[in-house]
Amino acid sequence: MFWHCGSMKLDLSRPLIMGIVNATPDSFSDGGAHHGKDAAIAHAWRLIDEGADILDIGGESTRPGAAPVSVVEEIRRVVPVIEALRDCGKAISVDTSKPEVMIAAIQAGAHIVNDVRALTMPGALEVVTQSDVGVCVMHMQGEPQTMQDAPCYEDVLQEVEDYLLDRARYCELLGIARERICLDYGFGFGKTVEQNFALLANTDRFVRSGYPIMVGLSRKSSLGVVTGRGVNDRMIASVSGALLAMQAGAQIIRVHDVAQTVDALKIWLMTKQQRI
Ligand code: 9MG
Repeated sequence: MFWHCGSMKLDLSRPLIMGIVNATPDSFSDGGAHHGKDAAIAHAWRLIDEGADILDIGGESTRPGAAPVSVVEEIRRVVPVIEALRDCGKAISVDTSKPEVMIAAIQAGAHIVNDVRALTMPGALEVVTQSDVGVCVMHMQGEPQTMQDAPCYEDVLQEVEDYLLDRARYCELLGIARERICLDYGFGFGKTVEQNFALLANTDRFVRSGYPIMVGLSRKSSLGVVTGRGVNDRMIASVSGALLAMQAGAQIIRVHDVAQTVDALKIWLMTKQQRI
């Protein structure tokens, strides 16, 4: 299976590791340590050295309560980083929901749009349709500011699955080829701890949709609730969750701790008689 992302065709015969590059001053899990163009670029190169297959560059935090960022500021944060990395040999993803940012990022060299709002902002679907980039369509209930206030589902698995499949079909109807679409159940986005782990436990159900599945649980608060650990002390919990997602068939794992997740991937691959 391949994920078609502009000039890149990503081979999904093994899970790919997407490294998180925050170009934000308020990122929830690194305290904005990578804010600033040069710091973000240096961090991205470190993630490449550690084995990242994809870099996900974001200029606006999606953590609950994070301050909104204007279009101009978001472009100012992400575009120079993408331009500096466009020839790094790895796929470049832009983490945004804003169509204007998508356009600027694609022009700067991004191969993937990673949208936690599943291309629902006016104009976003059209931007992706008119390009050839890959897209990650994620499920979220509510908006980042308030999504954890009162998540409400009758059947979280069914509702998230229905939403993602409807959205994927709509994207296809408007002209985004199926091979360009990846789905993500949105661990931590408008779900309780129990609902997040029900989704993780049923990752294989989403994999059976036939679309590539991305899972992102790195350092998220549900891991903190279960382990009692602070945000900077959740690496083992994150790698454990990543391994469970891989074992269930997820093809893209979005992480902060690339080196440690690659170690887990290497061990997992040995059980499939594969090496990287
Ligand atoms: C931007 N972002 C934060 N968490 C995420 C997740 O779980 N999945 C995707 N696709 N993007 C995310």
